[in-house]
Amino acid sequence: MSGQIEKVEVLVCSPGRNYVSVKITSSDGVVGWGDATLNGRELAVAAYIRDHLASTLIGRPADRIEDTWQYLYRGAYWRRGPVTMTAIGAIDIALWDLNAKALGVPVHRLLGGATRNRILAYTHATGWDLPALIDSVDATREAGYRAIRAQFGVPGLETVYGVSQSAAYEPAGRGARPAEELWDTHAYLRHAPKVLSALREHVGPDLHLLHDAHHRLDPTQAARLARSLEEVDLFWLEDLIPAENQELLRSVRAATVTPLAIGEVFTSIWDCRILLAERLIDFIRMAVSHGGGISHLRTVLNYAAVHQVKAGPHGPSDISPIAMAASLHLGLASPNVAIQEYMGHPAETAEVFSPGYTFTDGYLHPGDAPGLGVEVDETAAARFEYEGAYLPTARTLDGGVTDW
Ligand code: CS2
Ligand code: MG
Repeated sequence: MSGQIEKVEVLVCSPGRNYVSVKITSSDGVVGWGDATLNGRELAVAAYIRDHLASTLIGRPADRIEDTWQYLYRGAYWRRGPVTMTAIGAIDIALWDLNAKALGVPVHRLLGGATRNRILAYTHATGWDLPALIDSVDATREAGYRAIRAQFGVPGLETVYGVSQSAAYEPAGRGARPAEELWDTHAYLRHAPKVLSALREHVGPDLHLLHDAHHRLDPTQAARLARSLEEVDLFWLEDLIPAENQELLRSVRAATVTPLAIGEVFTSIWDCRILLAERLIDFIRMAVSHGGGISHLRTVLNYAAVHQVKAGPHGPSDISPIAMAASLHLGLASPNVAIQEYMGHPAETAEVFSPGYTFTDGYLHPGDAPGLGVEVDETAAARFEYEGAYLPTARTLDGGVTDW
C-alpha cells in the first residue's frame, strides 16, 4: 500500500535552463517526482497539471499507476498532443517513483528487473568546420563515448541548429520569442556527405557515428542523402523528414539501407503505429516524459519489439535529470532499448537535481537507489526563476518558414 494521493505540486525552475517538475505526495508521506518539461511550452504543461489534473488526482489510491494513466488518457475527451501527453507522462513518472520508494526498490525492479548490465550512451559532438568537428569528436571519444552524434556548419549559412559556436551549447535561446535562422537544404545536401565521409575516415570503423537532419528534408532529398551515406556506416540517420506523415517514409525506406531513427516529437503510439508495424524505421526515439510516461512508452517499446524495431530514447538537456533517470530505468528493463542519448545539463542544474545514474566507459546505469534515485532541492530551485526560452524558427533563403 502506498496510501492515497494527498498533494500534487508543480515546480518551475531555471537552473541553467527551464524545467517543470511534478511532486506527488501520498498520505503515507512518500514523495514521487516526475518531469513535465516541454521545451518552449513549459508553462502550458504546468497550467495543464496545476489547473486541470491536480484536483482530480487527490484521494486516488497512489498504487494504481496504470489505472491513473487510463483515467487521464482514455477517461478524458481530449487526447494526445505534446502538452497533454507530457502532463500525463509527468504524473505517471512521479507515481512510479513514489511506488518504488514505498517498496524500497529501484524503478527497474518494478518493471521486471534489468535485462542487461548497462546501456550504451551517445552524446553530441559539434564543430563548424571539419577540423573543429574532428577535435570535438576526438575529445568526446577521449571522455569514454563509443557512440557520437556529429553535427557541423554549412558553408554560406551563419548558424546551423545543433552546432555549437561556443563550448556550452543550449538549443533553446532565452528571450521573448524564437530567434530566426536561415536554412538552405541544397547547401546542406552538397556538404553533409563530404563531412561525414571524412569523419569516418578519421575515426576508423569502430566508433558509432550518428547524425541528425532535424526534419528539414523532403522524401526525395532524404532518400538521396541516406543512400549517399551508406558507405559511412552510420549507427543511424535521424529525423530526415517532418514526422507527421508516416506513409511518406515508405519511399525513403525503400531507397536505402542506412538505419533510420525518428520520433523525438512523437507523443503517443498513434504517431508511430505505421512506422513500427511496417518497420519503416530501425529506431524509435520517443522520450519517456513527452510520450505519456513509463507506462505508455513501455507499450510503444513492446509494440516496436514485435516488429524488430529498437529504441534510442531522446535525451537532450530538455529531458530533466528526472526523465533521464526514468528513461534509464525503463531502458534497463526493456530488451530493445539499444542506446540512450545523453547530452548532459548546464552546470547549475546539479544545484537542484542530484541524480543517482552514472556514466562509465561509454555506458549508463540508473543506479539501485529506491525509486528513480533523483533528489530535488526545492530551496535551491527557488533561486532560479523561469525565463522564457525558445527553440529557433528556420526560414529558407527566400524568407519562407521551413520545417523543423
Ligand atoms: C535534438 C534536440 O537531441 C536531439 O536529437 O533533436 O536538440 C532537440 O531538437 C531539442 O531537444 C528540442 O527540444
Ligand atoms: Mg534529434
